[in-house]
Amino acid sequence: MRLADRLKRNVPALAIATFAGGALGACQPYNAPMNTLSTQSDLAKWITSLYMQVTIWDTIIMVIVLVAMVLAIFVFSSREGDPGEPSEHESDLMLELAWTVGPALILVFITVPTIRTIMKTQPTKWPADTLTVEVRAHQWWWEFDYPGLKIQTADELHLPANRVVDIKLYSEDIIHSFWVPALGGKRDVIPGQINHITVVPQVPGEYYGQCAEFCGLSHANMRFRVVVDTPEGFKQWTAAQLAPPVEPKQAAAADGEKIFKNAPCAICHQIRGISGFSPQYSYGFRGPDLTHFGSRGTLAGSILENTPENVALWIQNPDKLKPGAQMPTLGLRGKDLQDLVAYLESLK
Ligand code: HEC
Ligand SMILES: [Cu+2]
Repeated sequence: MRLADRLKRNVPALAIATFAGGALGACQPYNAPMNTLSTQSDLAKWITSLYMQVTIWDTIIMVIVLVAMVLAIFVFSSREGDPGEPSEHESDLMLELAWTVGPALILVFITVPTIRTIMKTQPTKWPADTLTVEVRAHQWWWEFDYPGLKIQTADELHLPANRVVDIKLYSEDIIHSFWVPALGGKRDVIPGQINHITVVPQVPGEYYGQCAEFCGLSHANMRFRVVVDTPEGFKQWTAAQLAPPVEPKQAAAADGEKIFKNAPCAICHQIRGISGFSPQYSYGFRGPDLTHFGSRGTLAGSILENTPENVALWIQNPDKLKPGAQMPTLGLRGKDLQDLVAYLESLK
């Protein structure tokens, strides 16, 4: 059969393959806040650059293999009824050398940049003005401590742009994994071991993070945000976080403060000067620091927007919003609940 006829017979299969490929290619979602290819830090750029290099080599290999395959199927194959005997060709030294040396070289081209990137992304020394942040993973929320600044917060990790940040990863219970696609890297958070991610965030903005190692019932609800501030903005945020908690001005919030002090809330939640404990001595058994809770945009592992309605729903029944949540249902309702919410939201 002639080549043209053979191709013609396979037109439907080729058309389906082309359509499927095109449809997959068009699937790039326009709203993808956790796109690993949108790189906003030095670390993310290095990793993506390595990924692109490997992809280019892979594409070259794929094209060669596909072309050889199509030629073998459609051109250099014989069909029933074709005249002639099968080829008696046995071996070809040049060809065999080529397909041994070629792949070996490609492996070298992939290995060398990979090892270089690994070395670059795992420093063991940090410049003097590095900002150290201690990230503590809890089932199922993230705590952020700034030991040098004496700030403790949760859900939202503020970082200054264009400064080296050493993120030290601690687990308070089981294995988790810290992952902010736009800032690059993904690193396990392991009990009894401190892992590091070193990163220079480059573009101010808000980025989404997620626990990336299955850690139980609400693993998917263990999210967080990273807010990269301008250096000025970071200074302002630091000053606001260091301020003592706001004195309640309205009657409702003042009543809420009393309820907070007398309810079991104070056992698990620190509000500086109101309730508290030293984090070193109470691992595990505690909830997020609420000293400036009202300044956060999200709560409960960033699964909820911080609105009075959501905070009330959360306090009424944490487990309903977040299966397995380690905060008990305390049966507050009516005016007590409203006052407590007013107090928490006033803690800007
Ligand atoms: C047994 C300890 C415990 C008690 C008691 C407790 N909480 Fe919690 N709370 C937690 C834990 C743990 C979380 C984090 C849950 C999560 O996100 O998975 C939390 C989360 C929260 C949050 C969300 C904070 C954030 O930034 O994400 C608020 C608000 C809150 N609690 C308020 C209260 C109030 C008000 C009370 C008292 C009525 C209270 N809690 C009692 C343990 C407790
Ligand atoms: Cu997890």
